[in-house]
Amino acid sequence: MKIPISARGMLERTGLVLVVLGLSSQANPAAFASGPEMAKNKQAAGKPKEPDTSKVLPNGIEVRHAGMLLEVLALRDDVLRVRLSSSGELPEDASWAVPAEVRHQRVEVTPDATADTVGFHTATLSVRIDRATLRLSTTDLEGNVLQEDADGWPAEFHSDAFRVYKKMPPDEHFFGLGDKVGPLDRRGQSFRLWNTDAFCFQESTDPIYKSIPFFMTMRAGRSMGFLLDNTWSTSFDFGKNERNTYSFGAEGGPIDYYVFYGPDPKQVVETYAWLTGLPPLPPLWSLGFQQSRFSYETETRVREIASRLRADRIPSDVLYLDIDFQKEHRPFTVDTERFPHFEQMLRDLKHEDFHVVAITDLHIARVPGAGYTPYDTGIAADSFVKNPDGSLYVGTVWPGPSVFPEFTQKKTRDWWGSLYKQFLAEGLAGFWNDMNEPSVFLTDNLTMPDNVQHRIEEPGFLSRTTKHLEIHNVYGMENSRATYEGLRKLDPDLRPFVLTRATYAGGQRYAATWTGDNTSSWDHLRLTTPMLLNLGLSGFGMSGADVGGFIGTPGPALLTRWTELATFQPIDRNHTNKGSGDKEVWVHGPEQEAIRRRYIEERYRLMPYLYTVVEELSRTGLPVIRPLFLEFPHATKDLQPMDIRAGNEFLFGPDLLVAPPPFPEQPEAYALKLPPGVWYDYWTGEKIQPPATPGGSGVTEPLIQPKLDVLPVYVREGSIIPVQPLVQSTDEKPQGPLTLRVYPGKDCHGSVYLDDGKTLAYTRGEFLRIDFRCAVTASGVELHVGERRGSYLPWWKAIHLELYDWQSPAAHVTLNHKPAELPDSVDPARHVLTLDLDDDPRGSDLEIVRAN
Ligand code: MIG
Repeated sequence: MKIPISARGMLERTGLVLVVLGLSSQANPAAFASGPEMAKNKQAAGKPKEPDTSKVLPNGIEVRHAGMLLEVLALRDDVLRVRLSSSGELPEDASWAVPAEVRHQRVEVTPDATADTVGFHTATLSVRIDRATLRLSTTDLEGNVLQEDADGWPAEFHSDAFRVYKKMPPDEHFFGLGDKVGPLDRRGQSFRLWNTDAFCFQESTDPIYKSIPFFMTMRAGRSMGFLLDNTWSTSFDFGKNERNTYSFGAEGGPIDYYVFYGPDPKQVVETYAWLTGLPPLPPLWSLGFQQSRFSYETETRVREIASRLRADRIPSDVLYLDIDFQKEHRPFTVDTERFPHFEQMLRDLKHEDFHVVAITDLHIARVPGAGYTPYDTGIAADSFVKNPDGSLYVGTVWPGPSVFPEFTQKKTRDWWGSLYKQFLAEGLAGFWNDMNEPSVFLTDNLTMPDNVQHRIEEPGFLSRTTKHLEIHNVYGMENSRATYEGLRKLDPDLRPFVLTRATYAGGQRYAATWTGDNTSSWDHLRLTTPMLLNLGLSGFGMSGADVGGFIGTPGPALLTRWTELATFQPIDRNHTNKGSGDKEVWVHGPEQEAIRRRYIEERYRLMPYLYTVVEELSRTGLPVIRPLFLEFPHATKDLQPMDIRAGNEFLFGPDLLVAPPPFPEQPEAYALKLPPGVWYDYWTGEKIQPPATPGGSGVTEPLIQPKLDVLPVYVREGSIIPVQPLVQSTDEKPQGPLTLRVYPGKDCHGSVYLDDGKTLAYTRGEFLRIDFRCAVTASGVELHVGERRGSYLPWWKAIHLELYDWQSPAAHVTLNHKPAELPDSVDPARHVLTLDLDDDPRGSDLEIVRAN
């Protein structure tokens, strides 16, 4: 190929040699340029060239052009898979993220062709491929452009690397990519995905621990999802490099991406879960308050922490054992000098309703002949990763020289899973997979060398050996998978709890996650919200950030604020680094402790609501905490996602809006942005009317003066929130009625889900689900308590109703259409009517009528 002088100059300047997709030097001499640059050049390239061949398939299309192959298949009417190859051949169809049975779903499509394009449409989407350039565009059936390759050639190739460019309209916003730091909206940012032990990461650090190559767009109220299923180091640029273009690429591996349509953003999130899997229903105890530190170093200290939590009446469920409980930092051992009665300790803690999670890092101490079973059995089964010359790869981590399991093999994962047998039998409740980027000390790149060999032996994959570069980003996920699947096998009826630090798309099937080594700073407290929101959109609805910050020691106000916020996050774990000051909720004296206790108590009261939301997550993929646009995609007049102007607000489940100050340390008042409609103050019950004539933004904006002991929370009109009496742990049976807080308004409904919280019996019908509905009538409110579904019996015998916005001194009540004398009372100051009724498995109809 001849490279024109001008283009050559440019290439020399950039230091890149680009082979542009579909280049034919005769037809397109000026096409040597990067993405958008091509736009201008292409016009000069002459009239469109016919694709060499295009083949209409029942479920898509295949186009060959100038040595390239583009295949676009419809998995569903709203889900496309796009594969593009510069070699004219598609690579192996295998994936760690998208299971084969999903990849091979198909729907029939209707072919379309014009003078300039070939393509097809489904019942939802229309796909067009430019004959001359292979540019791909997708519209809905009304012609709204949903995504479109940039002008010119749609992709660049440079030896093994590629980059795909898309047009970026000025009002398009981007979310996802897991817990990458920075603002919620990814627009204007660029990111690299390469799992990295990012100790002390800050707001500008990239990459960090996880690689989740999924993002979703929001534009004019319409949402679209993208998954680049490529495990190599990938990168995403949302208009940072080119203001009107976004792009994604990888350093190797296939161009293989999925494009899926909402238009509702919830649909996109659910479809992502359809593609990559749902998180399992976690044990109920994992939703309780969790206490950890690096490390509680002795049995005595662990017992002290447990006793203090109970003595101070801090509701709590989980204690963690970090690496110092192990003998010489060797995974799957116990230091019996510091933990002389390990099993007894676990039994005693269980008796106190504590569940203990132990760390089990993946690095295995290389100690031949020492009687260390994980090493000996791993060597016997040839389970460890090797160097190119066939020798064992040895890297230094906590135990010293260590070897690393080949998690890319089913048989090795099975072996790893079996290592949990004794710990499980001894009574450990959950397991923590840290350091699985993998993190390796004393190296420049913080991980294994690029050319370490991985031997893939895996159902659905060709058995082959590849270098670390291809496996790095899935290594942590496969580690957590080995743990999860191993635990399932060891106790088939028990729900495992696995916490992983590194992961990839689809990792939510195996483990919950946390955001790694954050800092005890106000900035980091602020960052937890966008990080956890984007993680939630990216499949990981079960996630948390170390409460109080890992690195450093928080002052009283910071730890209090952090504890308040974490009440409304999916995982609520207080954790800290070795060498940092103590961070347990009592460390700053009784006054601060009392505030913190109040919030943790509220989390336990809300447990029926939280568990119901988590059960929904396990069925749909909808996260526990949600950006506002997910529930209110059309909240603003200009259809910009509400969140970009709403500070750090978020939703806890569908109904509660949490509104911390945009800067958590700020003393100044801030404007609360409420989506359209009526809201209620969660703490006071006060009703907040929308302004008669909404301002330009169309949202309500009362001012809030920050107070250390108040985290503002609001309830959406039409919510019915199930609440329980206070308990000190999720193992404790609540005493008293189930409370239903009813906030009348539009589309009033709610539900409660319950089961044993521990086993898979719920999959065999042993669950309880009750749906509620309410309606505002001319004379009061009607409430319908649905019939019980499932065979699990509730802990309550009665229902206590709290009806908000009750504007009358008394009420007449009918139960199942007959006048009823139910104990009721009205709080005229708060406008709350309370009412008690017996629980009836067949359900109940209540009519509550205003009286004087
Ligand atoms: O090299 O296990 O992010 O939560 O306490 C540090 C010790 C290893 C990093 C984890 C942190 C954990 C710590 N680990």
